Amino acid sequence: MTLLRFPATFDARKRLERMNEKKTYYITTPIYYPSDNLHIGHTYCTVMADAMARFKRLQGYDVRFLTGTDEHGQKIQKRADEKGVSPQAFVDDVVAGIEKLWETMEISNDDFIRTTEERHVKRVQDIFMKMYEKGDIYKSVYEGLYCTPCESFWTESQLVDGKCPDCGRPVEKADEEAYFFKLSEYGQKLLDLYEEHPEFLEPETRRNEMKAFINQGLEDLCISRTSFDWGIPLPIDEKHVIYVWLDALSNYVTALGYPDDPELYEKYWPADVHLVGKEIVRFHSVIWPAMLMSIDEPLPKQVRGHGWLLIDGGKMSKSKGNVVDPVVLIERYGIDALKYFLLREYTFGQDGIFTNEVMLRRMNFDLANDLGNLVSRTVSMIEKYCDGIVPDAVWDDEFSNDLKEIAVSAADKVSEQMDKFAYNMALEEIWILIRRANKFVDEKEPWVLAKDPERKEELDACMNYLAESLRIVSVLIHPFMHTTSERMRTQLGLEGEVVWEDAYKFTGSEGCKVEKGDPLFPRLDIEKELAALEELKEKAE
Ligand code: ME8
Repeated sequence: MTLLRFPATFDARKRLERMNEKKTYYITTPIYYPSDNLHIGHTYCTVMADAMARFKRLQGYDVRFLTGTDEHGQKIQKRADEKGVSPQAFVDDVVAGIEKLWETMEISNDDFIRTTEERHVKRVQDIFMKMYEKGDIYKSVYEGLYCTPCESFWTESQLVDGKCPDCGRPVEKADEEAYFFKLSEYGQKLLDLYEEHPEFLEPETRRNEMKAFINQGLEDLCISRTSFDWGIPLPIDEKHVIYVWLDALSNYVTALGYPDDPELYEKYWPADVHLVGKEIVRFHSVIWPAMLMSIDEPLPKQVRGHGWLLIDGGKMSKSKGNVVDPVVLIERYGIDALKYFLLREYTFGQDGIFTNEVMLRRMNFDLANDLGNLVSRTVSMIEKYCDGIVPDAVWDDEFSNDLKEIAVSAADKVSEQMDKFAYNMALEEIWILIRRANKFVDEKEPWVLAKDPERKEELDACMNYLAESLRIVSVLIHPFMHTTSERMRTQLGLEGEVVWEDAYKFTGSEGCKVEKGDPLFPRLDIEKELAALEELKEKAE
């Protein structure tokens, strides 16, 4: 791998300063096509990236979290033509909705890049020129097949039943003068990359798929089009626009200012992880590293491919009329309930089926029953038995020791799972603690202890242990459900910022004044909700 060449202004003192700074973490989502409003499948990926960004921030990293929109290409141009508006007007409208969605969901991205922005356009042209000057680009004629929905080139032999192997839709013949990137020269280097850095592409099954793809023989990649003009003009030949994937992949570095304004780039590149859906792993683990090799820049540390949310056994798509609108769910159940469901229900890397019923059950059982109940009964008991002040007391028995042990060891277990992007298991570790605390109430029967003044010390300790467990839960759930965490902390009378290290100690809530609030999650009438969601769906169609 090539080392970064820092500009001349970079001196030893600056390097030293940087070494003393916080460790950085750069995470990205794919940039979404603004061809339609986003659905729950897109939300899933952004929610995962957001939770990881918040988790790393809480752990003390200097995080950069990027998302955005991929606005050029034939697909967008077609959609704009159908609507009778200019492509720019078309994307402006859809992108406004996407930005609003992330704002509504309180997604914590540090930047939002649109590929139609000047800062991006100019830098993509610079990247193209670097590849050109390297001798990696030549002019020829493209004769092949093109899938517009995927913006992908295919050869006859790659088709499945004559259709696009990725999405199963018909492909069109493309026959035009074009520029090509010498991708074929990078096959061995990519295989070496997977060999030397297996962590670059996880899990192993995805790596093996990519190896097999490369071993079939990589063809040079067509990187310009002339049959439409909604794209970035080639700096050397303005009749051509740059292939939309070359344009889109560059966003991960152009958003950091590469190549002309390298401050952020030097600080955050290479990315720690590109989070992407499984069907675009190929672009990120073949084309993108080859482009970076061509311009002699470092490669991202990791590409992580997640599975799809399926509905009625198939992928959601507007044309099939089977999309789930996240806005409807947020309005009815709140951001945190939706985020919890997405992160808890599905296993990273695997496809999962979305149904309203599974979602509502999770919300009821895990959120209203397990967590909501624990908070409300703990606060009520502290009010009733201890005048609302968390007592300072310890107790030594099997139940108390067990609860304490599970509580203080949860943070490491959550970290371990997050390192593997196992969001569902990270949440499960937190719920093991929540369920243990609920069981503790049943075991200790505080209402019995309260009847015996001689057992006041034990009762006090019981209240302290519950408050402490909840304090730890409020830290652990913060990256996944920050609003719920903050509401819990208000009810527990906890002040100050959430600090990750506080999840390792079993002290800190004594003396706090609890304050009963609204239930964190109201109990849902599942039958009624199912009917209401069905009705809303029919109305939307
Ligand atoms: O591919 N379940 O954009 P895109 C889970 N612009 N994930 C889903 C999904 C579902 N049902 N439907 C879509 C593009 N996604 C390019 C990316 S990046 C340089 C350019 C995910 O809007 C999908 O897997 O078609 C992909 O990762 C992402 O949404 C963007 O899809």
